[in-house]
Amino acid sequence: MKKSILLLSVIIIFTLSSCVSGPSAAKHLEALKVVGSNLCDSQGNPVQLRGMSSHKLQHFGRFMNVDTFTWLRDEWKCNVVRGALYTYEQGYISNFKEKLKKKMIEIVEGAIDTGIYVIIDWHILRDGDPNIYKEESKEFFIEMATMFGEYPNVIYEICNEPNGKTVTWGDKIKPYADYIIPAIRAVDPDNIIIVGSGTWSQDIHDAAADPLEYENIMYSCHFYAGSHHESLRTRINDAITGKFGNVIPVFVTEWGTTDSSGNGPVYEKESKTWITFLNENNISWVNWSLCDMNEGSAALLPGAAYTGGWPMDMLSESGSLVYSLLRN
Ligand code: DCB
Repeated sequence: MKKSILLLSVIIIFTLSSCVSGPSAAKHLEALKVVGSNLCDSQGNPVQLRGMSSHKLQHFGRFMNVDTFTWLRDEWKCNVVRGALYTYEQGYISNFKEKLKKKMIEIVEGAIDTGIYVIIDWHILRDGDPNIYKEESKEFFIEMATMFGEYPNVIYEICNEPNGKTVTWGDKIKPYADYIIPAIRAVDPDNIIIVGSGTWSQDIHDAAADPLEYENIMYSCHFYAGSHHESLRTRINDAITGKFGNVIPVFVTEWGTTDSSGNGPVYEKESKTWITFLNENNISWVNWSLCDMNEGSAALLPGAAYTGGWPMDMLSESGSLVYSLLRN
């Protein structure tokens, strides 16, 4: 009798818990690895990640939480989010170090609870050379890797968009990567690490000619549909097929439907051409950006809720397009 009551209650608890939706419905995530030019699951099957990037966390961090992640996962079919931790512009270096670190921790924990991947983006931009704050970067990534390195969810992006005439792959970016990556690897031996390149992470040909010597490294390539066209797609194609001397894996950790200012009209046709190309080549992509700023690339209209659940009429023109591309 006692036994059957016990069995019954186990069954009831199990049934109840499997009915709960939301963050607790999170499924087990695969550990990712790089095989050739592909991002793969642990069995070696190609995996494509698609999702949304935050805008600068110091202004729009409130759109990044477990509620919006659950909505993005279930409604928008996202399996990755990216937190843009700006170094400048009242960012991590300039002012709000502890506040922004706390926000990033909340984002990573939210992604883990939701069962999606998360890119920890060290968002250099006005500070074009990643070496300027390499000590701060190293300390930050060691801290993140120590806290979260055991979770398969986590992806490190160590420099968003290096830029400036002297900030080349060989002179500045590769040395920076060779400084940061061993520090991460000492704590986290295997999660994916993504590295940018010169000219706002468009110079992947330089990286492909002289790649890094570690496992599970990917190279970001960024584009804005109003500014970057066929020639950059050709470059990506050449990079993943070894035309620059080595096959490298590419991850589009940031792209926008507008021009490279992040503002102006939405280029629908060119955006679709780009996404078809990426999908056909199993290249993961993350759209800029999940915020309600009054600019063309913002996915939400001003006043959108911080909790997700956005009706279609709260999506901007860009947001509606990206929503349909994600669900496709
Ligand atoms: C990248 C940056 C990203 C930037 C977008 C759009 O910059 F990674 O931070 O986002 O692309 O420009 C914009 C926001 C604006 C904000 C501005 C500064 O949308 O609201 O005011 O950041 O925080 C790029 C990308 C490509 C190129 C230039 C830039 N390019 N750039 O090819 O010339 O100069 O910021």
